[in-house]
Amino acid sequence: MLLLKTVVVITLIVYCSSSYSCPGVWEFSLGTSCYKFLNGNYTWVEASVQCRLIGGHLAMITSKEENAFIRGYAVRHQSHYSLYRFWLDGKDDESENHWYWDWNAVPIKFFNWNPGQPDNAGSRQDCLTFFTGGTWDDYMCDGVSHAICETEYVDTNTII
Ligand SMILES: *[C@@H]1O[C@H](CO)[C@@H](O)[C@H](O)[C@H]1NC(C)=O
Ligand SMILES: [Ca+2]
Ligand SMILES: [Ca+2]
Repeated sequence: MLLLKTVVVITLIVYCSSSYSCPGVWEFSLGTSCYKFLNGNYTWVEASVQCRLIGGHLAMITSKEENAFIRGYAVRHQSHYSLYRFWLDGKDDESENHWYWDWNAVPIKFFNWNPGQPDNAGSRQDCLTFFTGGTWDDYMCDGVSHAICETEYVDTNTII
């Protein structure tokens, strides 16, 4: 019984100390995701490559809560991001106004468009961007934006 209690206590300690801190370059977390903002000026493809180089992908925002959380970070750090625009992982390049996440090819269901968007301006806005204020805009894929990367959090500490 004492042994069992000891095992339970140790398990709890290991579990609790393995909080949701993000490894390496990743900056902050929500649920099982970690995020990192990049303040370089990238095309969509360049941004996607940058996120993959650090073990993630462009962010896939799938709920109001996740959008609000990322907006909060963007607003608090807006002095570092002069363009006020960030690439997300979404595209509608295959069929106009059929938006999907490039990373997993899943159709996008949650949207938070800025008023008047998406407008496919110039008939060539097929990549998704996020404004510091939290709303979305379709934008030219070869335009220039900062980026929001995301990776799924892997909790190595629970492997005892
Ligand atoms: C990105 O572009 C903006 C606007 O043109 C400029 O002010 C900023 O210095 C650029 N940032 C980098 C890292 O080149
Ligand atoms: Ca489009
Ligand atoms: Ca647009």
